[in-house]
Amino acid sequence: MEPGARPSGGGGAAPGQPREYKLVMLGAGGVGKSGAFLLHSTSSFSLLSIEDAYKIRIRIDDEPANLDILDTAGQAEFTAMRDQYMRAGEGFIICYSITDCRSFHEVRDFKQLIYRVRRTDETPVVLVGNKSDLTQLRQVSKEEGSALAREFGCPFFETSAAFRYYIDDVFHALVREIRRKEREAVMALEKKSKPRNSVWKRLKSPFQKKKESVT
Ligand SMILES: Nc1nc2c(ncn2[C@@H]2O[C@H](COP(=O)(O)OP(=O)(O)OP(=O)(O)O)[C@@H](O)[C@H]2O)c(=O)[nH]1
Ligand SMILES: [Mg+2]
Repeated sequence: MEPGARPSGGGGAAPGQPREYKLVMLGAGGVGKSGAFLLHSTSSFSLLSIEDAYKIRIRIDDEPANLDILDTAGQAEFTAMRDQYMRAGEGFIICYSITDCRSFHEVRDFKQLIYRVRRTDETPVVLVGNKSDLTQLRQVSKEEGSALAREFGCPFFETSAAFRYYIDDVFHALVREIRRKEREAVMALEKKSKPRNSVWKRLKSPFQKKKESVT
């Protein structure tokens, strides 16, 4: 079995298969969400199928990962279907275009949408300002982007889907965020169960002593 492969279906993976990560692309219309995948076949990614969903096999920090990416279309409206994939998604890419300040303002709507459905601030998110190659048409500064990412507490990249700048880094960062938050959740669970163990030990100890003195 490859390192990182799961013995049984973690993250929806078949036994022995790499963990599958369900990722969702969000962002206003025309910012370049779909464009991010057009050149995948020439990159380190291997593209398995193209619809509005993409399957990509990748290695991140020496662990294999199958990315199952849902490329959504434009608006931050609340629909039953959107509700479903917002729940099922494990990580979210919120994308705006650096040439379109309206798309930057809509980022907050998408962030709120994620919160409204999932009721937690712990959802892994990466903020992306796309079309960085169109410097002459820039309407959103890099500082504005990174300030918003700081506010969200998430990684931030300026990308160019056209030139494939930093596209791979976005997916790497998102999977790392998911892995980090999973590790934190496991540690929090372990911490919670520790005090109970020690109470149980304290309760047991008088009996233990008696037993020891009898024998
Ligand atoms: N110059 C440049 N053009 C880009 C880039 N990314 C996308 N485009 C162009 O922007 C237009 C919209 O890109 P799409 O990928 O269709 O945008 P989208 O976010 O998927 O749009 P919807 O599916 O309508 O929500 C297309 O004409 C792309 O060729 C980029 O990084 N640089
Ligand atoms: Mg699209």
